[in-house]
Amino acid sequence: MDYSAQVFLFGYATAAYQIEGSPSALNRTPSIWDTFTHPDPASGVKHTADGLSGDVATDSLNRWKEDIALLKSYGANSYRFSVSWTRIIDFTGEKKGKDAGGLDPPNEAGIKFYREFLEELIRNGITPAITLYHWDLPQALEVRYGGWRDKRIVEDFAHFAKACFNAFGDLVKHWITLNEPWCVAVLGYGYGVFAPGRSSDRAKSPEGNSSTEPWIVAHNLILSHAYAVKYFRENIKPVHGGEIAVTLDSLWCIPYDDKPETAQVAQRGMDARLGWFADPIYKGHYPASLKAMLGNRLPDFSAEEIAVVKGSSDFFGLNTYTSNLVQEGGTEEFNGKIKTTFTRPDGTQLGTQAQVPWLQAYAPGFRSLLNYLWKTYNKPIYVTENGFAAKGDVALPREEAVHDTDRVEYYRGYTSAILEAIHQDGVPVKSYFAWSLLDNFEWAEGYTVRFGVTYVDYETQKRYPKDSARFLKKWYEDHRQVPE
Ligand code: PNW
Repeated sequence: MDYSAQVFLFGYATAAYQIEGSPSALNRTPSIWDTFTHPDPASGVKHTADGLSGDVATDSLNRWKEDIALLKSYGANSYRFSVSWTRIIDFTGEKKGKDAGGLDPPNEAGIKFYREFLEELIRNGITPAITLYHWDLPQALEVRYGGWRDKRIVEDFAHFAKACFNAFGDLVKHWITLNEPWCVAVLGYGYGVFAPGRSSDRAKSPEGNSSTEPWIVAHNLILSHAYAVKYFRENIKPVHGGEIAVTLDSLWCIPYDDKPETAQVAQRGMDARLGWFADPIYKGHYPASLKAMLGNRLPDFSAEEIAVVKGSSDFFGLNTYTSNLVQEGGTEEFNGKIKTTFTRPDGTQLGTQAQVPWLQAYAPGFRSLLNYLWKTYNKPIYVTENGFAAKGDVALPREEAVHDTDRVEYYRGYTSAILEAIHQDGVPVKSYFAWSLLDNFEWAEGYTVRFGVTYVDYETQKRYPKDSARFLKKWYEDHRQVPE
């Protein structure tokens, strides 16, 4: 198989903590999500909607062969998944096992597991795309120095990334450093609804500072990404080839009305939601609107750092789900102080409402976003996540939930938009990974929201394909020649 061939990647995405379960198998130690989902019972605090955690999830650490067979049956030629940091690096002996460089040693059992997993994927003709960090920071590093809040994280992340590149570089040609740093910084340190649950809101969190920590954390995330890429380009790429980028999440900001000021508000929204990360990485500086809003709360890069950050992604990794109508009048800095709504001036809704409040289906916004990214950042785009949680389906019996009409309609719109962007607009889109292969642990929503194209019966762990899986399989069969 020629791994470097530029075929359009079609497949599904997942993340380790959302599917693996078996939290202590293979020497794994806790991540901040284990801690967050197991608050002291005496406190009465619950951080997930159903009080549940990823302890079991979809049991994919045990059922991985079945998951791969499912991918194959869905016609996927690629799979985007993440590795669990604490299965790759051994944190069992705090300081004890550290090597001369003061870093924790590799966890051979975990590395062996992921290699077998990769080999099985490749045997089945499925090209792996690895995400290094999908939100499961080692709790040991949170305790040691405050995790992402401290610059020491840059060295530890690079150390973890090196371990993955060296262990899997012969098999993996598509690398993603971080998944959605906006969510990490804002949901984890601004609103405190994701691990590690820090916020200025004392009703939510005993510690935290939402006006400073998210910007510091984001800065350290960007640096961590960049130094991992530097190592990859100097040491791995010359030997094994492959490409690497960060994956950013973005919604598309649509001006609420046609006043010229409102177009500027929309741009400010894009700057905060996306440019915060994309501008340093692709252009070499933070957006001016962000600097104007935050003053010296926005950290600076040194000349040496920015030289490493600028140009540190080979492609544009994009997770996108929705669009918002935006206008002046918001207060939240993380969104660029824009006011957002799904209701048009005439009272109609932008699209079909999902189970989660932040998501409505609006495919034309996806096409606009793809065009904006190509024009603004000028890199081939890998769509690394896109999907829908149909409203109310969590309450349905399995026989009904598998006929997921709203999800099929969502995918019909979004897959058409991708083809329009490619063929009519000339945007180089290189992949489409739907979120998600399976219903799974949906972070703060626990198991109350289902994003899968496969229904998971959590009692039996049996998997049942939904209509959306059949829809996407056929879409790719019909168009597989086209995107290439
Ligand atoms: C993504 N928002 O998260 C994640 O990468 C997945 O792990 C997750 O399961 C999926 O989307 C579905 O939620 C997001 O509030 C979470 O805009 C929240 C938002 C966006 C993406």
